[in-house]
Amino acid sequence: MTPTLARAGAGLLLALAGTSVSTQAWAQPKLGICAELATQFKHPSTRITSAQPVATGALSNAGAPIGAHCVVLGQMNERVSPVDGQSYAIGFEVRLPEAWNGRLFYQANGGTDGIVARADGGFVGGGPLRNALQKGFAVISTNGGHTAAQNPLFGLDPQARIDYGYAAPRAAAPMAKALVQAAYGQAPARSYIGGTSNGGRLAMVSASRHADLFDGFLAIAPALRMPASSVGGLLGAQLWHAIAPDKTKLESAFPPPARAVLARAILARCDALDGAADGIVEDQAGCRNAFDLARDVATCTPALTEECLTAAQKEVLVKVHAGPKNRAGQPIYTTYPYDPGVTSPIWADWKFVLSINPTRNPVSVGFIFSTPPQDKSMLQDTQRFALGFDIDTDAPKIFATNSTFTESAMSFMAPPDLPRFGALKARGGKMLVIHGTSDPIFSVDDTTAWYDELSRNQGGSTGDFVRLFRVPGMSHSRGGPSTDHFDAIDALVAWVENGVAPQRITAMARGPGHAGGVNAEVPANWSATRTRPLCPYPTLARYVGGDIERAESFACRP
Ligand SMILES: [Ca+2]
Repeated sequence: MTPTLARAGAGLLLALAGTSVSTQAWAQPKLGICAELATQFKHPSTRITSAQPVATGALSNAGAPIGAHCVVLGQMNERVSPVDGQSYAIGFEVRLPEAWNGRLFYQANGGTDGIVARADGGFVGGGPLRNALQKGFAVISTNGGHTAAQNPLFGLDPQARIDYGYAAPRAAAPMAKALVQAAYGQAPARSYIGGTSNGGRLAMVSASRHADLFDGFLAIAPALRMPASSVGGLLGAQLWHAIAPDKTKLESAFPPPARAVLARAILARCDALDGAADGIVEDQAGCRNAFDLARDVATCTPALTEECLTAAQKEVLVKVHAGPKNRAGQPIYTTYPYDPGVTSPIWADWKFVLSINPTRNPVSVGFIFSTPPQDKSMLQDTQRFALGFDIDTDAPKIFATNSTFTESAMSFMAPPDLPRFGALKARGGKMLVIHGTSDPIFSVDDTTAWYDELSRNQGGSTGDFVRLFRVPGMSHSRGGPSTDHFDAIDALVAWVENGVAPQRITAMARGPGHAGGVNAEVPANWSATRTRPLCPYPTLARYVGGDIERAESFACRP
């Protein structure tokens, strides 16, 4: 417990919370009970399975000990599905720190969920060195309403789909607030939800559907329209498969040396547009005009085999960057920008592995996002499903409903009020969205187009409640030749509680020696600790003079 910090936090919270919070209570937020919670805490449709103290240092994060806390495990909404006969529940854990800061953090998890990830509010890879639990938040994590063993066939149960899509926080957040009340004798003064990828999606969905449950929303690399982007992954896999010399390895269609050729060509045209030839392309709009694949990348011939791409590679690149379209030419998803982060192994993983392997895009599309879902027998050959997926007859199933599945995947996965976020605005909530420009699956073009539409609808007040920060070169969630290490939690808290909207967020490269894990993709000619400002869209980090390795040498400008 750090009394000084606790008192400072208490004053801050008091100022915002008004008269509904007692001075005495805020001055001493102490964890009153732990093991007793297993028997004493009662909440509707909730069964606590254990409550145990955890000593300081028993867990750590980025080499630093996590302080003493209480971990509470349980299950909510236990039920047997009338559709598939399986037993489902929202499994959860809540970690309650002794040195509590008066806040709750709902940790929205990634992928297809199914695991109660450690409730520490950490953002792997590019996240802050101190996770939310170390910062003093009480943290809840859930499995989204199904177990790992039920992945991906939970998609055969309509309620499990909806719990995963949006409903879990509606059940679990009020329970967590009540548990906090029971443990500390007072409810959280402020509540936050944040996550990366699917967790970023859930944060955005919550800002649309559950604006009443949270004060601040943090969405990193949001899987904004996941059913559509997953369909795009399958169609991309088909394109790469068609030209892959090794049909068992899609990456053979566009191996690392070829990707490096493309990255060099993009940098040659676009790097200096922001004022600094520094290996970072800030000016995406400028690059869209400046870079022309047909013109700027030579086509290989028998006489030209270096610094070129084959005609077949260039043809597929055009289609992949244009995004998936049906045979009538209508887009199913959106475009992807040309970005030097195409060199990233994460880029390759999403384009060449996860779009075709048995655990990701094929099964997500087939079982979770399609109505009706595929027969279980599809699990026997997911590659056949991916390569045989038909854009005109199969893709419409992500928009479909029937008498069993009364909500379509696009309905239960995407924020319903995407163009306006009216409830968030009315409630006075704040949302930070952060997205890498080289994300190979959830395109930054999608979040950028969404923010443009939001700005058209909300006008000059848009930046008062939603801000989008782009991370040049960052791949999905992290990595790529980028400055991908930043603390968005502190920025969001300052915005929600002090009214200080983030003007810029300082990000750092994770070069050799970085305590949060080294990003091997940081170029050797960068400072290992290069910093850059992440800028609120539509501004860019433009070089204004000084040390090119330091954020202070850049200003956020249009
Ligand atoms: Ca640059």
